[in-house]
Amino acid sequence: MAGFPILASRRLRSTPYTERVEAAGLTGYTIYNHMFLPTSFGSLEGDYKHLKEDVQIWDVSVERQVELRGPDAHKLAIMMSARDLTNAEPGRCYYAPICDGNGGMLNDPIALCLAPDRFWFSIADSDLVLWAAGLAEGMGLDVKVFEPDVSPLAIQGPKAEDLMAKIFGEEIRSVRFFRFGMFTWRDHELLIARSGWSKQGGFEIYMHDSKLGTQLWDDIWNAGGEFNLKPGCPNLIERIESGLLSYGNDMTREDTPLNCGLDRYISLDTHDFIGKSALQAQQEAGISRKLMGVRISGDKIAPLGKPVDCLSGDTVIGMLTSAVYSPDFDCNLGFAMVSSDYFAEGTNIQVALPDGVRHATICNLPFTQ
Ligand code: THG
Repeated sequence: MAGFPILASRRLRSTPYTERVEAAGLTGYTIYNHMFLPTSFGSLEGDYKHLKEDVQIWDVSVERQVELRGPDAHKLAIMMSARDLTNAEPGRCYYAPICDGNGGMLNDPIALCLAPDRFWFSIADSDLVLWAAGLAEGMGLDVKVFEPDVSPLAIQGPKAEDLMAKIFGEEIRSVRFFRFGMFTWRDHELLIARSGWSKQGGFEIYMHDSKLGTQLWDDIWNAGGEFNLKPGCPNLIERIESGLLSYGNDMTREDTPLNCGLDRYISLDTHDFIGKSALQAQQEAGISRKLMGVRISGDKIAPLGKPVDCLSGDTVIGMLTSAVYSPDFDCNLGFAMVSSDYFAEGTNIQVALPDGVRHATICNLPFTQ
Protein backbone atom coordinates (compact mmCIF):
# COMPACT_ATOMS: atom_id res chain seq x y z
CA MET A 1 0.00 0.00 0.00
CA ALA A 2 1.33 3.43 -0.90
CA GLY A 3 1.84 6.02 1.82
CA PHE A 4 -0.68 8.63 0.75
CA PRO A 5 -1.08 11.59 3.08
CA ILE A 6 -4.18 11.78 5.28
CA LEU A 7 -5.81 15.18 5.69
CA ALA A 8 -7.03 16.40 9.05
CA SER A 9 -10.66 17.45 9.29
CA ARG A 10 -13.32 17.67 11.94
CA ARG A 11 -13.80 13.90 11.58
CA LEU A 12 -10.10 13.00 11.55
CA ARG A 13 -8.94 14.91 14.54
CA SER A 14 -5.51 16.30 15.26
CA THR A 15 -4.44 16.47 18.91
CA PRO A 16 -3.19 19.19 21.26
CA TYR A 17 0.34 17.88 20.58
CA THR A 18 0.17 17.38 16.80
CA GLU A 19 2.26 20.45 15.98
CA ARG A 20 5.02 19.36 18.34
CA VAL A 21 4.91 15.72 17.25
CA GLU A 22 5.31 16.68 13.60
CA ALA A 23 8.14 19.10 14.38
CA ALA A 24 9.87 16.37 16.41
CA GLY A 25 10.37 14.06 13.43
CA LEU A 26 7.17 12.06 12.98
CA THR A 27 7.31 9.61 10.05
CA GLY A 28 3.92 7.86 10.18
CA TYR A 29 0.37 8.08 11.50
CA THR A 30 -2.53 5.72 11.92
CA ILE A 31 -6.12 6.66 12.78
CA TYR A 32 -7.55 5.53 16.11
CA ASN A 33 -10.81 6.79 17.64
CA HIS A 34 -11.09 9.15 14.64
CA MET A 35 -7.84 10.82 15.68
CA PHE A 36 -4.18 10.85 14.65
CA LEU A 37 -1.93 8.36 16.42
CA PRO A 38 1.80 8.47 15.59
CA THR A 39 3.24 5.11 14.50
CA SER A 40 6.91 5.90 13.95
CA PHE A 41 9.67 8.45 14.35
CA GLY A 42 12.28 7.03 12.03
CA SER A 43 12.38 3.27 12.25
CA LEU A 44 10.39 0.70 14.17
CA GLU A 45 13.58 -0.98 15.42
CA GLY A 46 15.30 2.29 16.27
CA ASP A 47 12.26 3.47 18.27
CA TYR A 48 12.11 0.06 19.99
CA LYS A 49 15.71 0.04 21.08
CA HIS A 50 15.47 3.58 22.43
CA LEU A 51 12.21 2.82 24.30
CA LYS A 52 13.90 -0.09 26.11
CA GLU A 53 16.95 1.96 27.10
CA ASP A 54 15.93 5.56 27.75
CA VAL A 55 12.63 7.43 27.84
CA GLN A 56 10.06 8.58 25.30
CA ILE A 57 7.20 11.08 25.14
CA TRP A 58 4.10 9.67 23.42
CA ASP A 59 1.08 11.54 22.08
CA VAL A 60 -1.64 9.06 23.06
CA SER A 61 -4.50 11.56 22.87
CA VAL A 62 -6.38 8.81 20.99
CA GLU A 63 -6.90 7.13 24.34
CA ARG A 64 -10.17 9.06 24.67
CA GLN A 65 -12.04 9.12 27.93
CA VAL A 66 -15.69 8.12 28.22
CA GLU A 67 -16.83 9.89 31.35
CA LEU A 68 -19.76 8.60 33.44
CA ARG A 69 -20.82 11.20 35.94
CA GLY A 70 -23.79 11.31 38.31
CA PRO A 71 -25.68 9.27 40.90
CA ASP A 72 -25.88 6.16 38.64
CA ALA A 73 -22.33 6.36 37.24
CA HIS A 74 -21.09 3.45 39.35
CA LYS A 75 -24.13 1.30 38.51
CA LEU A 76 -23.53 1.86 34.77
CA ALA A 77 -19.79 1.17 35.07
CA ILE A 78 -20.51 -2.15 36.80
CA MET A 79 -23.11 -3.19 34.19
CA MET A 80 -20.72 -2.39 31.35
CA SER A 81 -17.65 -4.16 32.67
CA ALA A 82 -16.80 -7.86 32.75
CA ARG A 83 -14.18 -6.84 35.35
CA ASP A 84 -15.86 -6.51 38.74
CA LEU A 85 -15.86 -2.78 39.55
CA THR A 86 -18.21 -3.12 42.56
CA ASN A 87 -15.45 -2.25 45.00
CA ALA A 88 -13.62 0.19 42.73
CA GLU A 89 -11.67 2.74 44.76
CA PRO A 90 -10.85 6.33 43.85
CA GLY A 91 -7.26 6.61 42.66
CA ARG A 92 -7.15 3.20 41.00
CA CYS A 93 -7.11 1.94 37.42
CA TYR A 94 -8.62 -1.35 36.27
CA TYR A 95 -8.13 -3.10 32.94
CA ALA A 96 -11.79 -3.75 32.13
CA PRO A 97 -13.01 -5.75 29.09
CA ILE A 98 -16.43 -4.52 27.88
CA CYS A 99 -18.77 -7.03 26.18
CA ASP A 100 -22.02 -7.04 24.26
CA GLY A 101 -24.88 -9.41 25.14
CA ASN A 102 -23.14 -12.30 23.38
CA GLY A 103 -19.91 -11.76 25.28
CA GLY A 104 -18.29 -10.19 22.19
CA MET A 105 -15.64 -7.62 23.01
CA LEU A 106 -16.68 -4.02 22.34
CA ASN A 107 -13.57 -2.45 23.82
CA ASP A 108 -10.83 -3.16 26.37
CA PRO A 109 -10.38 0.12 28.24
CA ILE A 110 -8.67 1.04 31.45
CA ALA A 111 -11.37 2.09 33.92
CA LEU A 112 -10.38 4.90 36.29
CA CYS A 113 -12.40 5.52 39.42
CA LEU A 114 -12.19 9.29 40.00
CA ALA A 115 -14.90 9.41 42.68
CA PRO A 116 -17.80 7.15 43.67
CA ASP A 117 -20.00 9.05 41.17
CA ARG A 118 -17.37 9.64 38.50
CA PHE A 119 -15.61 7.11 36.24
CA TRP A 120 -13.51 7.28 33.11
CA PHE A 121 -13.15 4.48 30.59
CA SER A 122 -9.88 5.17 28.78
CA ILE A 123 -10.85 3.50 25.55
CA ALA A 124 -9.33 1.48 22.72
CA ASP A 125 -10.47 2.00 19.14
CA SER A 126 -14.28 1.84 19.11
CA ASP A 127 -17.09 4.31 19.85
CA LEU A 128 -17.77 3.15 23.39
CA VAL A 129 -19.40 6.49 24.25
CA LEU A 130 -22.39 5.54 22.05
CA TRP A 131 -22.84 2.19 23.78
CA ALA A 132 -22.61 3.82 27.23
CA ALA A 133 -25.01 6.64 26.32
CA GLY A 134 -27.45 4.13 24.82
CA LEU A 135 -27.38 1.98 27.93
CA ALA A 136 -27.89 5.00 30.20
CA GLU A 137 -30.90 6.01 28.11
CA GLY A 138 -32.36 2.51 27.85
CA MET A 139 -31.87 1.73 31.54
CA GLY A 140 -33.29 5.11 32.56
CA LEU A 141 -30.16 5.97 34.56
CA ASP A 142 -29.35 9.31 36.14
CA VAL A 143 -25.87 9.73 34.64
CA LYS A 144 -24.17 11.98 32.12
CA VAL A 145 -22.10 10.18 29.46
CA PHE A 146 -19.65 12.26 27.44
CA GLU A 147 -16.12 12.62 26.08
CA PRO A 148 -14.28 15.24 28.17
CA ASP A 149 -11.38 17.35 26.83
CA VAL A 150 -8.69 14.96 28.06
CA SER A 151 -5.64 14.08 25.95
CA PRO A 152 -3.24 11.62 27.57
CA LEU A 153 0.48 12.12 27.15
CA ALA A 154 2.56 9.06 28.04
CA ILE A 155 6.14 9.07 29.34
CA GLN A 156 7.51 5.54 28.84
CA GLY A 157 10.83 3.83 29.32
CA PRO A 158 13.27 2.93 32.12
CA LYS A 159 14.20 6.58 32.72
CA ALA A 160 10.56 7.76 32.88
CA GLU A 161 10.46 7.98 36.67
CA ASP A 162 13.56 10.18 36.91
CA LEU A 163 12.27 12.53 34.23
CA MET A 164 8.82 12.75 35.84
CA ALA A 165 10.35 13.40 39.28
CA LYS A 166 12.35 16.28 37.84
CA ILE A 167 9.16 17.93 36.54
CA PHE A 168 6.46 16.96 39.02
CA GLY A 169 8.47 16.33 42.21
CA GLU A 170 9.75 13.32 44.12
CA GLU A 171 6.23 12.28 45.26
CA ILE A 172 5.59 10.90 41.79
CA ARG A 173 7.91 8.00 42.67
CA SER A 174 5.42 6.72 45.25
CA VAL A 175 2.58 6.28 42.72
CA ARG A 176 2.18 2.51 42.32
CA PHE A 177 1.35 0.60 39.12
CA PHE A 178 -2.24 1.25 37.97
CA ARG A 179 -2.74 3.96 40.61
CA PHE A 180 -2.99 7.68 40.00
CA GLY A 181 -2.63 10.93 41.89
CA MET A 182 -3.05 14.67 41.30
CA PHE A 183 0.12 16.69 40.69
CA THR A 184 0.54 20.44 40.43
CA TRP A 185 2.08 21.89 37.29
CA ARG A 186 2.08 25.64 36.56
CA ASP A 187 -0.99 26.14 38.83
CA HIS A 188 -2.89 23.31 37.16
CA GLU A 189 -3.78 19.98 38.74
CA LEU A 190 -2.85 17.10 36.45
CA LEU A 191 -4.07 13.53 36.91
CA ILE A 192 -1.06 11.25 36.50
CA ALA A 193 -1.17 7.44 36.55
CA ARG A 194 1.59 4.87 36.53
CA SER A 195 0.48 2.99 33.41
CA GLY A 196 1.01 2.90 29.67
CA TRP A 197 0.98 0.64 26.66
CA SER A 198 4.49 -0.74 27.11
CA LYS A 199 6.18 -2.88 29.72
CA GLN A 200 9.17 -0.57 30.06
CA GLY A 201 7.58 1.33 32.96
CA GLY A 202 6.18 4.83 32.87
CA PHE A 203 3.33 7.22 33.40
CA GLU A 204 0.30 8.66 31.67
CA ILE A 205 -0.63 12.31 32.16
CA TYR A 206 -4.36 12.81 31.59
CA MET A 207 -3.98 16.40 30.35
CA HIS A 208 -7.42 17.99 30.79
CA ASP A 209 -7.37 21.17 28.69
CA SER A 210 -6.33 21.20 25.02
CA LYS A 211 -4.98 24.74 25.40
CA LEU A 212 -2.26 23.47 27.76
CA GLY A 213 -0.92 20.79 25.41
CA THR A 214 1.92 22.70 23.81
CA GLN A 215 3.23 24.10 27.10
CA LEU A 216 3.13 20.70 28.77
CA TRP A 217 4.96 19.08 25.85
CA ASP A 218 7.59 21.85 25.88
CA ASP A 219 8.20 21.63 29.62
CA ILE A 220 8.75 17.89 29.44
CA TRP A 221 10.83 18.19 26.30
CA ASN A 222 13.07 20.85 27.85
CA ALA A 223 13.62 18.73 30.97
CA GLY A 224 14.40 15.61 28.96
CA GLY A 225 17.87 16.26 27.57
CA GLU A 226 19.83 14.60 30.36
CA PHE A 227 17.68 11.44 30.01
CA ASN A 228 18.03 11.24 26.23
CA LEU A 229 14.29 11.86 25.85
CA LYS A 230 12.96 11.25 22.34
CA PRO A 231 9.51 11.30 20.77
CA GLY A 232 7.93 7.87 20.48
CA CYS A 233 4.66 6.02 20.23
CA PRO A 234 3.24 2.60 21.06
CA ASN A 235 5.79 0.31 19.42
CA LEU A 236 4.69 -2.78 17.50
CA ILE A 237 7.76 -4.83 18.45
CA GLU A 238 7.74 -3.96 22.15
CA ARG A 239 3.99 -4.48 22.54
CA ILE A 240 4.08 -7.89 20.88
CA GLU A 241 7.08 -8.99 22.98
CA SER A 242 5.13 -7.78 26.03
CA GLY A 243 1.92 -9.60 25.07
CA LEU A 244 -0.18 -6.42 24.90
CA LEU A 245 -3.23 -6.97 22.70
CA SER A 246 -4.58 -4.43 20.22
CA TYR A 247 -8.37 -4.13 20.01
CA GLY A 248 -9.47 -4.22 16.35
CA ASN A 249 -6.36 -6.19 15.39
CA ASP A 250 -5.92 -9.11 17.79
CA MET A 251 -9.53 -9.13 18.97
CA THR A 252 -12.85 -7.83 17.71
CA ARG A 253 -16.54 -8.14 18.56
CA GLU A 254 -16.28 -11.69 17.15
CA ASP A 255 -14.16 -12.68 20.16
CA THR A 256 -14.93 -12.90 23.86
CA PRO A 257 -12.46 -12.16 26.68
CA LEU A 258 -12.11 -15.95 27.10
CA ASN A 259 -11.07 -16.32 23.44
CA CYS A 260 -8.50 -13.57 24.05
CA GLY A 261 -6.96 -15.12 27.15
CA LEU A 262 -8.19 -12.22 29.31
CA ASP A 263 -9.69 -14.59 31.89
CA ARG A 264 -7.88 -12.99 34.80
CA TYR A 265 -9.43 -9.57 34.10
CA ILE A 266 -13.07 -10.74 34.25
CA SER A 267 -15.26 -12.30 36.93
CA LEU A 268 -18.14 -14.55 36.06
CA ASP A 269 -19.47 -15.18 39.55
CA THR A 270 -19.68 -11.83 41.30
CA HIS A 271 -21.52 -8.89 39.71
CA ASP A 272 -24.22 -8.72 37.03
CA PHE A 273 -22.97 -7.30 33.73
CA ILE A 274 -23.87 -7.36 30.05
CA GLY A 275 -22.62 -10.56 28.43
CA LYS A 276 -22.31 -12.52 31.69
CA SER A 277 -24.62 -15.43 30.83
CA ALA A 278 -23.05 -15.83 27.38
CA LEU A 279 -19.58 -15.95 28.92
CA GLN A 280 -20.70 -18.43 31.58
CA ALA A 281 -22.12 -20.68 28.85
CA GLN A 282 -18.89 -20.41 26.86
CA GLN A 283 -16.84 -21.22 29.94
CA GLU A 284 -19.04 -24.24 30.61
CA ALA A 285 -18.84 -25.55 27.02
CA GLY A 286 -15.13 -24.80 26.61
CA ILE A 287 -13.72 -22.33 24.10
CA SER A 288 -13.38 -23.32 20.45
CA ARG A 289 -10.57 -20.83 19.66
CA LYS A 290 -8.00 -18.87 21.58
CA LEU A 291 -5.36 -16.23 21.02
CA MET A 292 -1.95 -17.89 21.36
CA GLY A 293 1.62 -16.80 20.84
CA VAL A 294 3.49 -17.99 17.73
CA ARG A 295 7.15 -18.02 16.75
CA ILE A 296 7.55 -17.88 13.00
CA SER A 297 10.63 -19.26 11.25
CA GLY A 298 12.70 -17.59 8.55
CA ASP A 299 13.77 -14.05 7.72
CA LYS A 300 12.38 -10.87 9.22
CA ILE A 301 8.74 -10.53 8.28
CA ALA A 302 7.10 -7.26 7.32
CA PRO A 303 4.33 -6.07 9.66
CA LEU A 304 0.93 -7.41 8.51
CA GLY A 305 -1.62 -5.12 6.91
CA LYS A 306 -4.38 -7.62 7.65
CA PRO A 307 -4.74 -11.06 9.25
CA VAL A 308 -3.11 -14.03 7.58
CA ASP A 309 -4.38 -17.63 7.50
CA CYS A 310 -2.90 -20.21 9.85
CA LEU A 311 -2.76 -23.66 8.30
CA SER A 312 -2.33 -27.25 9.27
CA GLY A 313 -1.51 -28.85 5.95
CA ASP A 314 -4.29 -27.63 3.64
CA THR A 315 -6.74 -26.77 6.40
CA VAL A 316 -7.25 -23.26 7.72
CA ILE A 317 -7.12 -23.55 11.52
CA GLY A 318 -7.01 -19.91 12.52
CA MET A 319 -5.47 -16.55 11.74
CA LEU A 320 -2.33 -14.66 12.54
CA THR A 321 -3.52 -11.27 13.81
CA SER A 322 -0.20 -9.45 14.51
CA ALA A 323 3.43 -10.34 13.86
CA VAL A 324 6.83 -8.70 13.79
CA TYR A 325 10.52 -9.51 13.97
CA SER A 326 11.88 -9.10 17.51
CA PRO A 327 15.59 -8.23 17.72
CA ASP A 328 15.83 -9.26 21.39
CA PHE A 329 14.17 -12.65 20.84
CA ASP A 330 15.99 -12.92 17.51
CA CYS A 331 12.94 -14.38 15.81
CA ASN A 332 9.54 -13.42 14.44
CA LEU A 333 6.82 -13.26 17.10
CA GLY A 334 3.07 -13.03 16.62
CA PHE A 335 -0.41 -13.59 18.00
CA ALA A 336 -2.70 -16.14 16.37
CA MET A 337 -6.35 -16.97 17.03
CA VAL A 338 -6.35 -20.75 16.59
CA SER A 339 -8.88 -23.54 17.04
CA SER A 340 -8.81 -25.81 20.07
CA ASP A 341 -6.76 -28.66 18.56
CA TYR A 342 -3.80 -26.26 18.42
CA PHE A 343 -3.71 -24.82 21.96
CA ALA A 344 -0.76 -26.87 23.18
CA GLU A 345 2.65 -25.22 23.45
CA GLY A 346 5.01 -26.61 20.83
CA THR A 347 2.30 -27.45 18.27
CA ASN A 348 3.53 -26.96 14.72
CA ILE A 349 1.46 -24.99 12.22
CA GLN A 350 2.07 -22.93 9.09
CA VAL A 351 1.29 -19.28 8.36
CA ALA A 352 0.40 -18.17 4.82
CA LEU A 353 2.35 -14.90 4.60
CA PRO A 354 2.07 -12.84 1.40
CA ASP A 355 5.59 -13.92 0.38
CA GLY A 356 5.03 -17.62 1.09
CA VAL A 357 4.01 -20.24 3.63
CA ARG A 358 6.23 -20.50 6.71
CA HIS A 359 6.59 -22.86 9.59
CA ALA A 360 5.41 -21.59 13.00
CA THR A 361 5.25 -22.96 16.54
CA ILE A 362 2.52 -22.24 19.08
CA CYS A 363 3.54 -20.95 22.52
CA ASN A 364 1.82 -19.63 25.60
CA LEU A 365 1.55 -15.91 26.33
CA PRO A 366 3.32 -13.92 27.58
CA PHE A 367 6.38 -14.81 25.51
CA THR A 368 9.44 -15.95 27.45
CA GLN A 369 12.94 -15.57 26.11
N1 THG B 1 -3.56 3.55 28.49
C1 THG B 1 -4.71 4.25 28.56
N2 THG B 1 -5.75 4.00 27.78
C2 THG B 1 -5.67 3.00 26.87
C3 THG B 1 -4.51 2.20 26.77
C4 THG B 1 -3.42 2.50 27.61
N3 THG B 1 -6.72 2.76 26.04
C5 THG B 1 -6.53 1.89 24.93
C6 THG B 1 -5.69 0.68 25.26
N4 THG B 1 -4.45 1.15 25.87
C7 THG B 1 -6.44 -0.22 26.20
N5 THG B 1 -5.83 -1.53 26.32
C8 THG B 1 -4.91 -1.85 27.30
C9 THG B 1 -4.38 -3.12 27.31
C10 THG B 1 -3.47 -3.49 28.27
C11 THG B 1 -3.09 -2.59 29.25
C12 THG B 1 -3.60 -1.32 29.23
C13 THG B 1 -4.54 -0.95 28.27
C14 THG B 1 -2.12 -2.95 30.33
N6 THG B 1 -2.05 -4.21 30.71
C15 THG B 1 -1.08 -4.66 31.70
C16 THG B 1 -0.67 -6.07 31.33
O1 THG B 1 -1.28 -6.68 30.46
O2 THG B 1 0.28 -6.55 31.94
C17 THG B 1 -1.55 -4.63 33.13
C18 THG B 1 -2.98 -4.86 33.41
C19 THG B 1 -3.26 -5.05 34.91
O3 THG B 1 -2.43 -5.60 35.62
O4 THG B 1 -4.38 -4.68 35.35
O5 THG B 1 -1.40 -2.11 30.85
O6 THG B 1 -2.34 1.88 27.57
N7 THG B 1 -4.79 5.25 29.44
